[in-house]
Amino acid sequence: MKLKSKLMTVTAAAAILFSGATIASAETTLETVQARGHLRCQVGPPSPGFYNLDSAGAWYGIDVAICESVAAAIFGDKTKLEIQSVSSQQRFTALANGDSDLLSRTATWTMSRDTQLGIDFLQPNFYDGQGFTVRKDSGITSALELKGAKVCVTTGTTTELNLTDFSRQNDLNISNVTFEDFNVRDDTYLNGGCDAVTADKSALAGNLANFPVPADHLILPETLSKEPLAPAVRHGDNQWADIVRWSVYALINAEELGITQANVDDMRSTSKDPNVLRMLGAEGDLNTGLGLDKDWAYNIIKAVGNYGEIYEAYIGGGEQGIGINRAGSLNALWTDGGLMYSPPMR
Ligand SMILES: N[C@@H](CCC(=O)N[C@@H](CS)C(=O)NCC(=O)O)C(=O)O
Repeated sequence: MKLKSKLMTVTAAAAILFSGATIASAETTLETVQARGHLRCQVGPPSPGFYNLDSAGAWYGIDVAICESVAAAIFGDKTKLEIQSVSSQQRFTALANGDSDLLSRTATWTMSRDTQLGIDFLQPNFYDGQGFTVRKDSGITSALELKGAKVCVTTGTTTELNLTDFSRQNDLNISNVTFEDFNVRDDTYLNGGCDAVTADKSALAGNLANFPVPADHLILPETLSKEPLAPAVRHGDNQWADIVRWSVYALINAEELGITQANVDDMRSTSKDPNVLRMLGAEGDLNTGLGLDKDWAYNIIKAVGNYGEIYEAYIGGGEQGIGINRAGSLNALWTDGGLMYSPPMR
């Protein structure tokens, strides 16, 4: 009896402890981030255009700009940010287990990732597709000529799976030569270890520009896949997902409304457009559901500019850009025939 009651006491104590733990973990992601004082945002190993390091060791790129946007929305300060650089293999686990608050790193939104890994993908910030780079002197001009080829590819990616599918669909008998590190992958290709290298086309373009003699190589015309690259959050905290989703929408909507980093103050004080005034918090209460200040979207645009400005700076022709033309692509605004479209902010 005595033992039994002791056991019960232990069980009761454990139950109390456990419920304490439950209360602590019931804190929302926003509360956790606010209490910590900064956002933990996951990118990948330095890669042109999306998340790269400048000579002073600071991160920049279109995916980094998403991290900065969310930090600005929450804190009014884009520098309240810890950038975490995680490999393709580890990325989703690091988000699902709580090491990162947000993942923003050229991750393709797929059904299995969205439904089986305890994470949720949000509005894509770049629509990509997979391609191949080959040496010009190989004489290859189409992906369908890669019969029996050795192709260098990063492991743990959609790229690897699509390559296998492409080979099967077209009876090409391609050998996948896999790497954890895309720099080693590219070095192997450059040293003749593979006939081709495959990755998302934007990555191919960014990497090609850094090859010793870019003109010796060619990106083949075929696009193998749909790669909607999107930020992702842990499954189960809808308000947190809303914060990230609407931060991306704010970037897109600002471009549509003509709000830029340079004119955002003017627009907030002098615009006659109710859409502008609502988005920038001069009118209405759009912020309340997010649990953020009225200035949340103003702070984003003030800190990083609108979607078009970010694209130009890092993916387009800007000084830190990788020269990928936006006009006519899926990444144009919907008003220009692209897929960048924000639901109404009202
Ligand atoms: N979009 C693909 C590829 C993801 C990806 O980020 N691959 C990285 C690994 S960190 C990479 O190698 N990027 C640069 C490159 O392929 O050149 C996916 O989500 O699986």
